[in-house]
Amino acid sequence: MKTVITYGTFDLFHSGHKRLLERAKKLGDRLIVGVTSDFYDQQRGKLNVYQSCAKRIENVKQTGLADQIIVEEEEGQKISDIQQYNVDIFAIGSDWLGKFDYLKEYCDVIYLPRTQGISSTELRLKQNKIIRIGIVGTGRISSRFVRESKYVSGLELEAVYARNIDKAKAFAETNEIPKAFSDYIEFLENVDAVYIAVPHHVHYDYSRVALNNKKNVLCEKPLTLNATQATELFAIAKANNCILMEAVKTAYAPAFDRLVSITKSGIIGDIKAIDATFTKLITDKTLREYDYNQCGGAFSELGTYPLLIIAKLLGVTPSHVSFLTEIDKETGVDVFTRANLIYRKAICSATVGIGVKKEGDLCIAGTKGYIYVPAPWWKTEYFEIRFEDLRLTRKYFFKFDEDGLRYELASFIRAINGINKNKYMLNERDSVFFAQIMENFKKGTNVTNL
Ligand code: C2G
Repeated sequence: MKTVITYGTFDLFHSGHKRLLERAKKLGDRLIVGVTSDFYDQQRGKLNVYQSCAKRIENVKQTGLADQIIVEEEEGQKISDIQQYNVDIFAIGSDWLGKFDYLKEYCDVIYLPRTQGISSTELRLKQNKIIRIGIVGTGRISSRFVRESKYVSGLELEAVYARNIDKAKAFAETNEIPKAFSDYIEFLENVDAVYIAVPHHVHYDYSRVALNNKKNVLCEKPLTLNATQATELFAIAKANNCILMEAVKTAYAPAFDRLVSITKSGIIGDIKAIDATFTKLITDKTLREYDYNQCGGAFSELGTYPLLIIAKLLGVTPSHVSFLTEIDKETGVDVFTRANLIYRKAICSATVGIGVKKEGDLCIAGTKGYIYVPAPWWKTEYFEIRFEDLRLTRKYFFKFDEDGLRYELASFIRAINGINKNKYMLNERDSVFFAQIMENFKKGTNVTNL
């Protein structure tokens, strides 16, 4: 008698889930299915689960494939389940390849190929709750996006686009994405929404064409490098009833949201200064970040993050903006830049570097106290509110899972499904502001070279 166990959320139950259970069942004589509890999904950072645990258990029950259904409540439970139920085989989809090898000490571990592509009839039946995502670009960030996407319910990665079809096919194969294209229009016909992760200077073109074809767009930052183009893209999105979001991951992270709310509540009094730094030392000058023609440079690469916290707390109408910068002679891109933004009663600095390393922290100074977020503040997990009297210091701890791309992706999916449609953390006003500041810098307005 061979016992097989598998686990999953089984939200918006579809053919991929059913096929997984069928194949798992065939591996032995008896199948146990562990359905994740809502609490455990929260703990492991799985976002956007639509259905309750009871409903998800019902989904599994209705297949008639499970001999026993259990609830997975916590990290580490798999080992005790395997021992308690005398499990011979642990089976799971190949999107988890390697992740559960540690269970090999206790039973056989089998990764079953994921079902690629969910049928369109099925999608219609579910009122389009499952969004088909297409990825534009096959670079480093696209791979991270794939890894994070499995932590967001309600989407399927459907297609990938690259100018070079071989690259697209290789990426699709490695990441178990059903379709690969080098024809952008054909690619768009196969998806509901796109994630654009190509070099900065082509963000505008890819976003515009996608929106004109009525596809929702999540575009890597900076969305565009001038304000006119950003405004235009939002107008096209509106005209086509589509969501357009700039992928500034920090903006969608739970801790950042709290940081902004707490600061706005007035706990540190009036804000007088914001100093935010983000440096990422890059020594390989053959990379995109050093390519002048692809709009490389520290400010276009990293400037959005410090500008984000400034915009969220003080708005988008500074009275004066100036820059200090050092340009790399060899490549012509900026390697160290500080933007100074002056507001009516506050001064801010946004410091970035790809050729200089500095503590990547954030300090928000107020008339009653200050908030300190240690590096890396853009992946906010922890911050302190400090006062003159040190005994009053308050410490806040949060969770920021891995790359954090899952938060922006979850917000994007919610926005597409009409939940919090107009409330997403980063709005048109912010994105146009970022683009305007980038434009000023590129044009040399109030720029002093070091
Ligand atoms: N699955 C699949 N094909 C799809 C989608 C999902 O084969 N197109 C598989 C997954 O690989 C997984 C199972 O169906 O084995 C359940 O998937 P989810 O509900 O997304 O659950 P998951 O987040 O993968 O949880 O402890 C929980 C486990 O780690 C897995």
